Amino acid sequence: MHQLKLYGHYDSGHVYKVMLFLELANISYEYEQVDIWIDKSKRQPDFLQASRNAEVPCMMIDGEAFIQSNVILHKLASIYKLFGGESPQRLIQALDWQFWEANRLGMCLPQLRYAKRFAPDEFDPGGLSLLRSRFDQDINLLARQFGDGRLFVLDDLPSIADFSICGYLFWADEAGVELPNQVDGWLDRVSKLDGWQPPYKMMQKES
Ligand SMILES: N[C@@H](CCC(=O)N[C@@H](CS)C(=O)NCC(=O)O)C(=O)O
Repeated sequence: MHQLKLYGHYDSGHVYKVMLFLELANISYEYEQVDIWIDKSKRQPDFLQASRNAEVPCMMIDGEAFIQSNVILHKLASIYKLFGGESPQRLIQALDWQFWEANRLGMCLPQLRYAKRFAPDEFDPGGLSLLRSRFDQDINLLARQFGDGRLFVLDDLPSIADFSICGYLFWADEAGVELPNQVDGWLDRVSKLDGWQPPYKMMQKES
C-alpha cells in the first residue's frame, strides 16, 4: 500500500484532475488544503519544503514530492496500473494528450476562468481575445477526437488523458465558454463514472 498525501485547494482545476484519479480509483489518501490566496511564503512549511513553486497540487507519494498535475497523474497510473497505466502503449498515448493539455487547453482555459471569476479587471481585451481564439481552436480539436464514436479520449475506456483534459471543463460556465456537443457528451460520460463528483464538492469547498 502506498502512502499518499495531496496538498490542494478547492479553486484549483489542476487539483481536481488529480483527485479524479484518486476518487474514481477509490484509493485512500490524506488531503490537506493550502490557502493559495495568501502570500506564497505564508503557506504551511511542510508544503513549502515539498513544492518548490509553492503551487497546488503537490502530492507526496511514499515520502517523495510530485508537483505537476500531469506528472502526478502519470505516476499514479503507473503505480496502480489503472486509467492508462495498464500498458506502456496506453501510458504513452495518454502522455501525448497530457502534453497537449499542458501546452494548449491548459494555457487558455484556466486563464479564461481566472479572468472571469477572480480578476475581471486584470486582463486587457487583446489578451482575452487571444486566449479565446486559442480556446476555440483547442476545443474544436478535442471535439473532433470523438468523431469516430469513441467514448473517451483514448478509446472506450477512461484514462488520465480524460482527467487531465476535463479538469477545468467542468467549470466552462465560470470561464464563460460554450462547449461543442461532442465535448458535452464526453463530460456527461465522465460524470457518470463511479465516484465522480463536481469540482467544488470533491475538493470540499466550504459552503
Ligand atoms: N502546472 C501546474 C499548475 C499548477 C497551478 O497553476 N496551481 C495554481 C492553482 S490552479 C496555484 O497553486 N496557484 C497559487 C500560486 O501560484 O500562488 C500543474 O499542472 O500542476
